[in-house]
Amino acid sequence: MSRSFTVLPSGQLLPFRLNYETLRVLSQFVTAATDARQFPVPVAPEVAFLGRSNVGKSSVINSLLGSKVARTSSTPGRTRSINFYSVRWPGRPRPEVMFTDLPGYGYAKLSREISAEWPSFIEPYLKERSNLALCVVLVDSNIPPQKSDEQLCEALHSYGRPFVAVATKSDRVSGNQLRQSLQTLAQALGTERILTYSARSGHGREELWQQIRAATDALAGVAKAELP
Ligand SMILES: Nc1nc2c(ncn2[C@@H]2O[C@H](COP(=O)(O)OP(=O)(O)OP(=O)(O)O)[C@@H](O)[C@H]2O)c(=O)[nH]1
Ligand SMILES: [Mg+2]
Repeated sequence: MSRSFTVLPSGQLLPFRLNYETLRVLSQFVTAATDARQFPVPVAPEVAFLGRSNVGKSSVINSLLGSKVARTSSTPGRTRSINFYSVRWPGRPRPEVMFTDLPGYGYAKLSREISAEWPSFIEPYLKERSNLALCVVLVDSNIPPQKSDEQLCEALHSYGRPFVAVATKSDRVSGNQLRQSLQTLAQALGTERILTYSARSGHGREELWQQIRAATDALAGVAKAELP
């Protein structure tokens, strides 16, 4: 049994104990940015998906959205721009959330290019984007902690950005091995809790959606409170 949301006529979302697979959101590609000047005007709280090349960022986005809106590939380095996707609930005119799929880092062949790109648009996005509500840091549940992941988490801390760590491809690791791996990863990333996710089976979808909703609702609440 898992949870879903019901949209009230007022537009308020209520969590219900329903089959989570029935949650339907409408998603759309908005734009791809390779420069800070190309970022779209903020319209809704944003959730950024970050992690090494090939960790499964685009796959997790597709799994959460129940669509194939983000391109995935077995070749590392598929996503080279910040890709913005709007997420709308049925019956609502405007996007509630935006998902952003970021270029992966840490893959040897690409690392030089990526480190050149980082200051030009990735860092400004993570540091300055006013509507960035949550960063989802993805690590592979089958790969030991990497320096680059630790550096990312340190950078997010220094920018004051909240993040949630997610171990991907959990279908590839079983039982004890997964528990051990989660403990090591959480410790290296300096976080108490790490979620697991399998884009293949949908495992972890409900829990990650809950984290996303909590963060985006909190930011939307702040924005409303600041209105004159
Ligand atoms: N078994 C399994 N494979 C997965 C899962 N998620 C992603 N993959 C595979 O991992 C590969 C990379 O997935 P992507 O979603 O393209 O990874 P990415 O992080 O977006 O990669 P870049 O855009 O290159 O940085 C693909 O071959 C996916 O099919 C999962 O949960 N389980
Ligand atoms: Mg990708």
